[in-house]
Amino acid sequence: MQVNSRDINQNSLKPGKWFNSTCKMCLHSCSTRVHVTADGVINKIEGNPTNPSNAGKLCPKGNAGIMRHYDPQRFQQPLRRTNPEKGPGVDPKWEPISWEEALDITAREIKKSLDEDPRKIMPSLEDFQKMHIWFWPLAIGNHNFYQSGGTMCGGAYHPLNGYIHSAFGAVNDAKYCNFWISNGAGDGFSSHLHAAAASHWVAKARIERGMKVVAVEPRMSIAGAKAEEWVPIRPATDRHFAMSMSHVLVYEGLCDYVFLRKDTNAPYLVGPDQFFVRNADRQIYVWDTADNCAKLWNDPSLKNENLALEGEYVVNGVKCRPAFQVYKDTLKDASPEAMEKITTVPPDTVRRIAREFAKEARIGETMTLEDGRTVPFRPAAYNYYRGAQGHKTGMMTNHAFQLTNMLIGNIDHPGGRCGVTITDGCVDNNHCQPGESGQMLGTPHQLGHMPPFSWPPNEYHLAGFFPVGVNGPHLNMLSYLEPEKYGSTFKPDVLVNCHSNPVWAIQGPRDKWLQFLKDMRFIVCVDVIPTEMTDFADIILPSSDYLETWNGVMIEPPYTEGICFRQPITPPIYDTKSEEEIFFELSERLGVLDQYNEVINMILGFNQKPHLKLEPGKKYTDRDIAERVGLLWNDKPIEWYMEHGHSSTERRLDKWYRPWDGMRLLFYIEDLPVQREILRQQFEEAQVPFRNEWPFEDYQPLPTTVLDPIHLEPAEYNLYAITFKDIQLNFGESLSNPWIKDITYRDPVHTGLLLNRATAEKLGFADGDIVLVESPYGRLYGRLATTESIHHETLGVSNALSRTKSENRSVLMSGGHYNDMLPYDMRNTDGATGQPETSCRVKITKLDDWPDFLKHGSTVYDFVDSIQNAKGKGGQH
Ligand SMILES: Nc1nc2c(c(=O)[nH]1)N[C@H]1C(S)=C(S)[C@@H](COP(=O)(O)OP(=O)(O)OC[C@H]3O[C@@H](n4cnc5c(=O)[nH]c(N)nc54)[C@H](O)[C@@H]3O)O[C@H]1N2
Ligand SMILES: Nc1nc2c(c(=O)[nH]1)N[C@H]1C(S)=C(S)[C@@H](COP(=O)(O)OP(=O)(O)OC[C@H]3O[C@@H](n4cnc5c(=O)[nH]c(N)nc54)[C@H](O)[C@@H]3O)O[C@H]1N2
Ligand code: SF4
Ligand SMILES: [Mo]
Repeated sequence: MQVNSRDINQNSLKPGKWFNSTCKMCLHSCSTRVHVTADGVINKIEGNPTNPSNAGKLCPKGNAGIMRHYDPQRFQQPLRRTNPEKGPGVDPKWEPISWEEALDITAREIKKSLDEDPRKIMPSLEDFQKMHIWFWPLAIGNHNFYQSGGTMCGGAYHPLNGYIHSAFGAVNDAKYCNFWISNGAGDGFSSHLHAAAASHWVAKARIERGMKVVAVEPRMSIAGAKAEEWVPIRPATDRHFAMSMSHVLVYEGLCDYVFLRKDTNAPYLVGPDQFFVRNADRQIYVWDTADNCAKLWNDPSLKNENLALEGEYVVNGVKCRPAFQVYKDTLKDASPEAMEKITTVPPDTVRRIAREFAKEARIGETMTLEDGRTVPFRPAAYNYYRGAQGHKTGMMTNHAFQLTNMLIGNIDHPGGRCGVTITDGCVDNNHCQPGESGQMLGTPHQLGHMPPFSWPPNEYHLAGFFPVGVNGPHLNMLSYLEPEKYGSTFKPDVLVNCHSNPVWAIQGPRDKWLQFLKDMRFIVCVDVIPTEMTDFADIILPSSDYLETWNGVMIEPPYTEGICFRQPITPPIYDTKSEEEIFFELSERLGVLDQYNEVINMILGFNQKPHLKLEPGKKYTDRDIAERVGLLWNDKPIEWYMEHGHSSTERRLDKWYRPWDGMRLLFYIEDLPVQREILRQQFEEAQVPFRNEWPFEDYQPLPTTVLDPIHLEPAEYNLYAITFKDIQLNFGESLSNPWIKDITYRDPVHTGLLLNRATAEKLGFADGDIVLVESPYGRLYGRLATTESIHHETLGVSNALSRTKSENRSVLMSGGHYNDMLPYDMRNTDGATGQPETSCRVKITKLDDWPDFLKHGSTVYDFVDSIQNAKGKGGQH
């Protein structure tokens, strides 16, 4: 795209220079232009219009990066704790020390435990823009995991997308979509993939093509508020909604049967044991309706239109049905009328939306792409994320959403549901590979393979019990509280934490997690500002911020591909180092530098171009790594990247549309029962004591309508509590930023516990009531804000209302933490993926006043009152 320089809004009063760089105020990577004055002050950050992803746009966080950079609370040099007492808000009494000393102490303490048993190290390394730091533990032979990223949100989503698209994520194709169902996701409006970029793409689709949006959510989110229709739904019932939609598509004959026959394994025959029916060479059978007999999937006499999708057959003495028929039979009990009792969504609404979805999908139409291919055109798609998928039976839930898409034939088609890779490494890499019997290879391990099963376990968080899952940090609590039951033969005592705030982010009761931290012999934190987590550190290794460092990254920019490049705008303003320098220094001191270099070569893909490989015995800088990432992508030197700031282009058509052409997509995921049976056998052979209570039933090749346990909590918990992100918030961390704080606490959505007005009246509550909120697992306090914009059984708790006490002077405490109310047990964890439940059932009680610990005058609520009072007195607002 050619951009004229006068299109660029160089909105800076003082003369200076613009640099092209990349944002990092959330995990994504919008392209920026940063203005620095002649005296070296950064005074403006804007979007870079040459990147087709964010096209010159930034979200509020991106604009507020200046305030992070100049935050006077930033860690300014390495620090050592002198106060042995640790606790929330307890002053660590930091003492400044030199880098040499800080790194030596840290390496010495890590080594002490490493020499005894590498499993005694607990890593918590969260930066999604730096997988080379995230995977550092592999260099010390450690598979523990404590960071909270990726599990609450995508625990089941990533593995399932690995099966469906062979990709990390997926999104509706805003380029052509005309009918967008938004189910518990902020894509295109407030959160998820490159919020600033996707909202620009979606706004364009709505303005230029009139794309219609239907938001299915318990809360009227930004998507809900902008949508043509908001459908309030009871939390944790989205799978049932999706299956009721699928019921209509299947029983009213609204599916793309050509696609299902040709491009998926829906015709493959399934036996009563849930496995495909095969011949001796493991080739799978289908049923030929023309010759009325079974044939192997690749029999040359088979014609697509003759593949049976329905019916019941006998092949080699085995009673079997096409996978499509198996799902159809399951869906029999999932009519909109039956599902209404679970979702509360009226059946007429479901039928109307499902029919419109199918109509807008234009089944049968095709489109000729610029690369000459003619492909199905399916401009309707079902988008979902954390809110809809973050529930106990996550794998089945994600599968149900994607089957709704698959039934109308929109997978990786223009306007439909397209796979999004976390990175391609090199521009020519295709992410899809062939699997068995003509199918695409399912790749659930998008963030690396899980460690192998062992009993007793080798990982504190039991990762070896999730062969196709992700790391569930909350399961550390099981080993911690019941080491005998969970077979713990070691106890981690050193925590290595970088860019991660599990004290804020993790689910389960904070008092137990704080004890878990207090039990650590040594904690090192690499961070830029004080947080709830850094209050527990013994050593702080302060990292430079994103305006002072180098990086090259492609992280799920949904519609584009290429490297977003970061370069220092100013030298570090304090005595800080890049994360790279810190981890290379530690690796060298621990004697694992060569191992670390190998890990990076593998993780960042440098092995693909041997001249880029890190060599044994050498330490590298953040600049060296960023340079290689750029070279790996398109052979452009670092100077080119410094000038351009990115190599983003619209996603190459062969990788965006039908990257799996010629292979069959997995409508039916046979690998799930396969993995279940292998795991079950491993549990049996090892006589794992809890083998009879392990949730093996969560591994299903097709989703069922089983109810998640949240719905079975005692009836006294008469409401559902949910939480949510927003465009200006990146988890908890943004609230330490004054610009963000200022806009967030002026928005009533973020300053009250949201309760439906009619429900409040019915239960005898009023707007502004101080309440105690209790789940079966934990509690919080807050002030009610009544609204019509929330489902009548739901209590909404913004992420802005969950900061706890900390040494960070700008962070305001609220009345407790939403995550305290969440369960952390296996009953509420998906057996197939480790996805935890992220909503809970609660009851509320009115209080006459705040409890004493909240009366100290510096909570969110006090702040909001002070704004209100100032307003009342004619003050600024
Ligand atoms: N209640 C609730 N809990 C949640 C969620 C929710 O929505 N609600 N979301 C969940 C999800 S989806 C996720 S992914 C996790 C995320 O969990 P975390 O990643 O732990 O999230 P943050 O609290 O944002 O912590 C990020 C840390 O990185 C630090 N940091 C920022 N920039 C830099 C830098 O340049 N260098 C270094 N070294 N550090 C930096 C910040 O100061 C902060 O301490 O939380 C989960 N927990
Ligand atoms: N602006 C911004 N962008 C981000 C992030 C951020 O913190 N801020 N974080 C990044 C990360 S790590 C992640 S995981 C993604 C998360 O991206 P999203 O999934 O978009 O974020 P959430 O706000 O957690 O959940 C989306 C919506 O689900 C709704 N919800 C809650 N429970 C339910 C339910 O049971 N059913 C349904 N249907 N809806 C429900 C909430 O009201 C919320 O509006 O965003 C990424 N991008
Ligand atoms: S969406 Fe993320 S990367 Fe983009 S401008 Fe906002 S904070 Fe920065
Ligand atoms: Mo996340």
